[in-house]
Amino acid sequence: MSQVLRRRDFIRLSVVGLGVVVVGSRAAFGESTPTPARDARLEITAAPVRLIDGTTVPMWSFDATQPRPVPGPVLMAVSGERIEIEVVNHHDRTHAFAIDGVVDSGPIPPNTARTVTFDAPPAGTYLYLDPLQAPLNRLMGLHGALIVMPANPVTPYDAPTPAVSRYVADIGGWDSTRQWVWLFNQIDPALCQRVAAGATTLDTFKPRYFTINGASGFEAATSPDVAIHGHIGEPALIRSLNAGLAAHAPHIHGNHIGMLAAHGAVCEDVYERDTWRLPAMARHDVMLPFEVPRDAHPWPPSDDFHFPLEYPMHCHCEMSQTAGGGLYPHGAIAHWAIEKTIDKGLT
Ligand SMILES: [Cu+2]
Repeated sequence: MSQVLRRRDFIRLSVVGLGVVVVGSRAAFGESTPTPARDARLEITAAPVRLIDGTTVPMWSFDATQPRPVPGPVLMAVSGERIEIEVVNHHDRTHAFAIDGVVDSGPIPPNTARTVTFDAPPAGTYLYLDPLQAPLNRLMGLHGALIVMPANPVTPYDAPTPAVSRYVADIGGWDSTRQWVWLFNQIDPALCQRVAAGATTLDTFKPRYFTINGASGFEAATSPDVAIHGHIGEPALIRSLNAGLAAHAPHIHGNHIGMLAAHGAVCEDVYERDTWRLPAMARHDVMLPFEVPRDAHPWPPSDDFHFPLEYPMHCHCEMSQTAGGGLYPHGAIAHWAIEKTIDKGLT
């Protein structure tokens, strides 16, 4: 399977009434087109997934036509919008489609299809998955992100708390075209082999690959759907999710993020932090403010900064550092950059 960089998860969108209009992203990062959820079609198949070191692992996919078959496509909707997703099961096992607390297709036998119909839940970040044989079918790759936008995206939410509204105002407002999905997962090749061969129990879980949007290590850090960029004063929303079984702790350099929603609930208080816990099945929205880094040199801020100002994100969990014999395998890492602010000026 091709390892070409995938661009579809870099989302540029504007919301007009209840219609979502997807517009082109920055030329330097190419085009991205999240899939409208309202009439999406997901086709479940077995899919060999090629990992960063050339290992190929048998996994299952909601859309194996993507450059990376796992995770499934990013689906997008506007809150309250009527959604009809057709789920076609081409695989030789029974599967299902569910979003916790929102919809559950029930079993979809091999070589059958089912259309799930529901109203988009409140604006926020959701994980869709195959809930059968939990957590096996999800760990085999049957998971993806659903983004629900508010009709009026001043903040990412229909009903922001006063703290979230104040935080977004304090950082200069949010351009709703600036949002990235970071969907974390862990892959245990031995488990994938066992389940593909018919195992129906977890037994052991020893992940060796730690992925963001299906990519790990250098591929993740350089992938346009993972790497965040922009200018001072252009905050970026990171919709972080964990479809795996092990906890992550994304840790970001350069700016502190503001956590806006945790486990789907809009936060009553917004804390600035450099690390956030992302346990299995978590879905946390954090805002990267794109403020002048407080340790930037020379000070005071000026156009003399050596742009771009580039920073890493890496995981602070031991598991993704010490797997594979402690040789620091290709892990869950990312990259973000503050570009030179030509038209706005720093001073
Ligand atoms: Cu660090």
